[in-house]
Amino acid sequence: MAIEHSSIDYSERIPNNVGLYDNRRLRRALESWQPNYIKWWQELGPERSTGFDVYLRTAISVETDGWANFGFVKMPEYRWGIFLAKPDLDRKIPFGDHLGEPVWQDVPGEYRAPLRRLIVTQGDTEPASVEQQNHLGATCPSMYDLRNLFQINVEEGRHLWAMVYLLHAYFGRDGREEAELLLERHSGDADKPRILGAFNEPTPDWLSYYMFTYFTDRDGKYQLAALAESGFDPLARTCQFMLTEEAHHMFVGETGIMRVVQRSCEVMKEVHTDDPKQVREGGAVDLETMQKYINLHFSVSVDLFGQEISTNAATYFNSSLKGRYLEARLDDDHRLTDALWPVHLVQDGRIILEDRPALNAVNERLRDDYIKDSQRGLARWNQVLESHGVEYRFTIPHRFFNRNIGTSAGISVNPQGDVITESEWQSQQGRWLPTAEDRAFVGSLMNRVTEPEKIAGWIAPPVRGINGQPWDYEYVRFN
Ligand code: BYC
Repeated sequence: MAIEHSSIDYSERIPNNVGLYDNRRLRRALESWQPNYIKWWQELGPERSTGFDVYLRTAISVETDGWANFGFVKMPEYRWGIFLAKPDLDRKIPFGDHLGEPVWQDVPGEYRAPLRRLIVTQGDTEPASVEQQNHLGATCPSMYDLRNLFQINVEEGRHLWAMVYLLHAYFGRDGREEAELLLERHSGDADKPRILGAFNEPTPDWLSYYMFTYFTDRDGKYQLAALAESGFDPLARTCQFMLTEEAHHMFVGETGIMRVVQRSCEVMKEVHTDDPKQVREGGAVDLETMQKYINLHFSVSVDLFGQEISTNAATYFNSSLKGRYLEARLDDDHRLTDALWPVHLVQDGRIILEDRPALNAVNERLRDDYIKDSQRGLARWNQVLESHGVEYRFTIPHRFFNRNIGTSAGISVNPQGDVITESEWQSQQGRWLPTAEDRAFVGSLMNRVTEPEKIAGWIAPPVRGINGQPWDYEYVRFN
């Protein structure tokens, strides 16, 4: 096993803290994947951005202050690399059948297939999101936002590197093949789509983008946290470091939506009404449309947690491969031998909440944690409304609204959580989900603004800029 360090060696072709250059075979394998990655980035990464100098952060170590390094970088020259959190030499497996055993530094033969599947599924989402967002630079509302988009894109690219490293280092030929396939499936591709539903949905505009980074990146936080508990230590450690990158993505979503709400409130004041039509005429997004976007992105993201009752999830847990959120802090047997968990299910056309074996409900439990966390942003957005004396309040729809995965898939449920008829769904869905007309309106607001001191009229400027710079700093130099 390679010697691992907390500082990152940038003198090498692939920056890393995993002793990559002591392992000739692995280095060669990754160096031969690298040009394919760059080709993918150039074809499907951020459009027309190759010559830009972008004010980006690059990790210099995996210590807490390792993020302090900001500077202008051309994106294809960004130093994507392999960074694992520092090892804890005494770490014991925190859950499942192997509870209390020393963590594994290699893949146990019997868990090879499920572990590879988890790593591939995680890895597949990362380039997918870059593909989904690749055209957004053409309509950025400000240079600050453009920079944040690019920062997120390079970090998602690095998250792909993280999973590709695990595949190459621990899964032999199968792993190398899977790493190639990660560059061959594409978001929305009819023949070779990405694995999970939300990653084949388009992100057509910046309102969708903020919703995606708020709701879908938050799924990333919870899934990575569950994998960070894994008995397979290299996976746990890479996820721990990925989580430090994820926080900024959710910040972009939460504050992005907050700024849209802020601007809408200002326009409501200017036009002396909250009438959606007049708010739109005033050049802002009406609150009803925002609620529809919330409904859509929340429902697509809760699908990402899988079935309410899942034998896959039970197997992952029993095998000590994927745990629960903050597993070590939970006060139970960490094996879920006799435990129960209340689960929402659809039975005989009705939504019920019933106790089920907690082992089969691990996905649902993670979804519960996610839903609780998702509420926090809504509370902040509602505070903006309140501070402007606006009565409207955003809400999270029922977890069974608009679902394609789980017991409510294919069943019509309104945002309040009532099962309704298909014809009622058909006649009402335009009130709950963005219509073609709503999308066209939001699309009509999307105009590129890149002068340092300017911002699009439908969004307020951020309260502060990046790394202590003013918000209207020249974050991107177009050359
Ligand atoms: N779409 O027993 P079940 C992120 C499949 S986001 C399509 O419920 P399981 C990021 C499932 O694969 C985090 N298919 O499933 C965010 C299974 O298929 P098979 C990504 C779906 O396996 C923003 C079948 O249905 N990470 O990082 O317990 C930007 C039965 O499923 C979906 C992970 O997801 C779906 N939504 O749970 C960038 C972690 N849901 O086996 C990045 C790794 C389920 O019958 N993945 N299916 O063919 C996992 O832990 C699990 O695969 C899932 C599904 C939680 C996703």
